[in-house]
Amino acid sequence: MTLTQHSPVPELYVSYESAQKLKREAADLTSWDLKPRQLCDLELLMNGGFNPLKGFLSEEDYNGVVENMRLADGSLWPMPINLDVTQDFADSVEIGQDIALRDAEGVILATMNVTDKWVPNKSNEAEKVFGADDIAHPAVNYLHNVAGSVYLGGPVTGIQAPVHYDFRARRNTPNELRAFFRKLGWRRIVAFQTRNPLHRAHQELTFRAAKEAQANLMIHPVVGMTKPGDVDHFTRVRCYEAVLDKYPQATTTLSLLNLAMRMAGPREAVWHGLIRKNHGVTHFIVGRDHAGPGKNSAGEDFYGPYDAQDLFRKHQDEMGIEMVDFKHMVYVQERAQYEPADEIEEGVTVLNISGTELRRRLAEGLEIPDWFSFPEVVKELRRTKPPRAKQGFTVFFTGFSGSGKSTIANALRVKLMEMGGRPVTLLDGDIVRKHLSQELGFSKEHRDINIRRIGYVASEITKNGGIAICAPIAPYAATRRAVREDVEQFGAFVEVHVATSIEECERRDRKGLYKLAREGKIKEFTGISDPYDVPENPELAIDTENTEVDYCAQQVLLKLEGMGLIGTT
Ligand code: PPS
Repeated sequence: MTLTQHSPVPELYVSYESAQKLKREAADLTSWDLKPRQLCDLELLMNGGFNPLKGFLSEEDYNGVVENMRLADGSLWPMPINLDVTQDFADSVEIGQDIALRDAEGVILATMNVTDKWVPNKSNEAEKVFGADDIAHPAVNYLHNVAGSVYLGGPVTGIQAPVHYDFRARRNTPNELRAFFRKLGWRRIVAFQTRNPLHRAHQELTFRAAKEAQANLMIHPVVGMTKPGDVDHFTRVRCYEAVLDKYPQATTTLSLLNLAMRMAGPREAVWHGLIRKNHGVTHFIVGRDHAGPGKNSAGEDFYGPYDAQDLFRKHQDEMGIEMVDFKHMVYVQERAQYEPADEIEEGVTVLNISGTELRRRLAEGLEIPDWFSFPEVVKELRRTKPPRAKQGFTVFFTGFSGSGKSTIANALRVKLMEMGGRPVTLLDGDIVRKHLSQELGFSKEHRDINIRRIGYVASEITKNGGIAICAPIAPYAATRRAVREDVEQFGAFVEVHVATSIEECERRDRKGLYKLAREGKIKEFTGISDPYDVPENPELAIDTENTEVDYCAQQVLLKLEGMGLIGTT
């Protein structure tokens, strides 16, 4: 069925009465606790944002989507939407069985009839969907290190929408937006997708795009999940609200989209277009490097700068939504206004502040000029991101047992306390195992749980403006990376590899553990009978052989100073 602007988009919810009954019955079903990304996906499945999907993809649909961006029935759909689960959970579910899907608080939001269960070829998915099997890509990292190993597919029956307590008035389902546009008589609507705060250049380009398309404008930012390290959505929405006042009244609206982005560039642009089409939008702004994930592990861009525009253009007729080219706007000093970069004659002074430069100025508390952004936006950003020397951060030591981690960490703790200003917490390996992880052993699974606990506590400390010093062995690179991502949402993560060789640690054998490990009396001993992934890009590597503890701690302090984390502002 073709979707016109005036017909409602199909939702997966049942009626209120049926939902109450289904909810009671579903209490007895095997249930899956949705991960944050799955929760975002489910919301858009249920409210029609992912129309024509009727549930999590079946294996046949998945193969079609991965290989050629099409569902088994031929419909265009570029992104795999899967219910990834653990092997154990998959083993507990039979084909044909209904399962309950619950949110983090245990509320049943939907049921799913499991029609398919399979082990995906994740490397193939990474290559085809994201362009490379490279974990520098956030979605590829998610695929390999966060997603479960088995996919379940099947139709979903919606019971209730996930509850949001923030910015409720700004959240709209596709059908709410369709009704809103109808009510206001908006027939041509251009949507602007964003995961960043808006500055003057964005305001200018969106305003021009709307004028060019002779359309009303909807700022449609993603507030579900964006790229790790982005400005949090609470701050961004306060910024968007401030910018909304800068448009002519009654031409522009703001609505929040609870999407979990994948940063898949060209495929993501097409996906964004289909989602906006479902929301009743007729035009969509696609920019240079739309939904780009940053650099790959060789330091190059994953996608060409115009790949997203090309793929969108190729499919726009079929999608029924028109692309509006993003104009790269720059500030012309002589005329004190923004103009499209390609329309500027030679000889005028063009000013620009890149994203990196903006972050630097915020981090160092430097001036952000009025021509670049609106004072209200800068004020919000400064409230959330105080200069680095006032933010919390985490120093994460890693290395073999007996490498000197704890001793250096303790010296650093004392030095930072001497400097004052921020509370300092030491999460030493032994201390954590005594107070937080008494029940854990040294299997890979237990070590990972232990490190994730440390990461969680460190991220909370960092969020609240403190300094967390961690000193576990943390032998697995993927787990260290996960902790880095947890912490970097809130402040800097400084990985310090205490690079004392295993021979030296064994020679010192402070606790007599190496001897026992050699005799086989301690199993799974790191460096002797258990692996250690040497950090590839730590912020600092310290060699402790023939080096005094005091000097090692000094090296860390100098690093922190160099990163702007300590010092005056
Ligand atoms: S991990 O891998 O990060 O969870 O380890 P961690 O919590 O840092 O604990 C390491 C300390 O436990 C002692 N210990 C062992 N280490 C490695 N392997 C095995 N099998 C083992 N069994 C006990 C050891 O004293 C470590 O302390 P540190 O402070 O690193 O010397």
